[in-house]
Amino acid sequence: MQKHTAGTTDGPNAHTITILQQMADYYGQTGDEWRIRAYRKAMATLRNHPTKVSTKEEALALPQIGERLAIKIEEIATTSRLRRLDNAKAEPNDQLLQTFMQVYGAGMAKASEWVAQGHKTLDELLEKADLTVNQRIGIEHYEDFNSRIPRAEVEQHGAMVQQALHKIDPTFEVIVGGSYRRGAATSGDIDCLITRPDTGSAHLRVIVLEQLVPKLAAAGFLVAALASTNKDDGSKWHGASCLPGRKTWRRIDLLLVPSDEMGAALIYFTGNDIFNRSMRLLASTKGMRLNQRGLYKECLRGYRREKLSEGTLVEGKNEKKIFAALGVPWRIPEHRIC
Ligand code: DCP
Ligand code: MG
Ligand code: MN
Repeated sequence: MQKHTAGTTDGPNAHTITILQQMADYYGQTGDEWRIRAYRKAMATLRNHPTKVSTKEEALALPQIGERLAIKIEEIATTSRLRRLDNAKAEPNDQLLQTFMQVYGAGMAKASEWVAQGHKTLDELLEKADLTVNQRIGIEHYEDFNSRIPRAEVEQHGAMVQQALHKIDPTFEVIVGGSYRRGAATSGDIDCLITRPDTGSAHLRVIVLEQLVPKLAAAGFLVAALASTNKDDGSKWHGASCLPGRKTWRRIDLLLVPSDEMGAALIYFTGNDIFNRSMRLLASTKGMRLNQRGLYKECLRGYRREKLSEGTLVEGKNEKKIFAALGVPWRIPEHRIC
């Protein structure tokens, strides 16, 4: 049952979608969020369209496809390629920039800086660039962090976390969210939501950050700590994990979720990001606000849509009740792909 999974495209517009995806990936590396959104919408339309779209006019007649994308769709349909993509691939500095931007934790700014400093390879960065500890880890494990994790392995990492946590306190729960919960065959990282009945963030923090993480690090499972935040609006720990007897390091996120917020957190951390955006937008059209902690009503906004009050909590605990309160039919995680 692996439908709706990114990367598995068939149908009459499969080739066009593949090329558009490559172009979107390219824009992804340049940080052009607005363009990526346009590409993803157009790809969704093409994925659902029963016949091959060959001309600009045909493309324009479909929802969510604008003039510029319609021209590109016609070019791909007639030439099987996209010149803009070929150009992007041929530009050496662009390629290098793309390579550097895929270093975990390095954004557009850092990658551009490395290109401007004249570094030509990842090895050169390791030898000559002034790197933070985490950037070094990101480069040393570049292949690991940029390879997809098979579903069965995601499960094993989740089980390691759960077993260790249950030894500390069997009432803790671990749910693997993200692309895994959406049913994807492979994931980019392992998103572990950690919660416990009737428990707030302070206790979760103590157990997870002061007991679980040190214990799993000592056991050799957690191999690097990359980032962590301990804020009122959510505590998380980002790092890397490695299964016993294996060499590949995987990116793992531990997301600490108070029991009262589990429903909203499940929605947020299941995604995908576009689905989340559409849910938030829907909430705001109904005068409500949805975030990873809950669904709120009566949040007053000023002229520039700035928040004037937090509003009253409508629902936070139960995922299905949040859908219901928003007036949206329940959608299983496997169908939350936009
Ligand atoms: N998320 C979001 N907006 C972001 C980042 C994340 O709404 N800017 C939410 C939706 C994601 C979830 O958090 O589904 C987990 O984030 P990941 O980056 O781990 O993304 P996925 O798990 O969806 O995909 P991948 O397989 O690449 O990890
Ligand atoms: Mg993920
Ligand atoms: Mn993640």
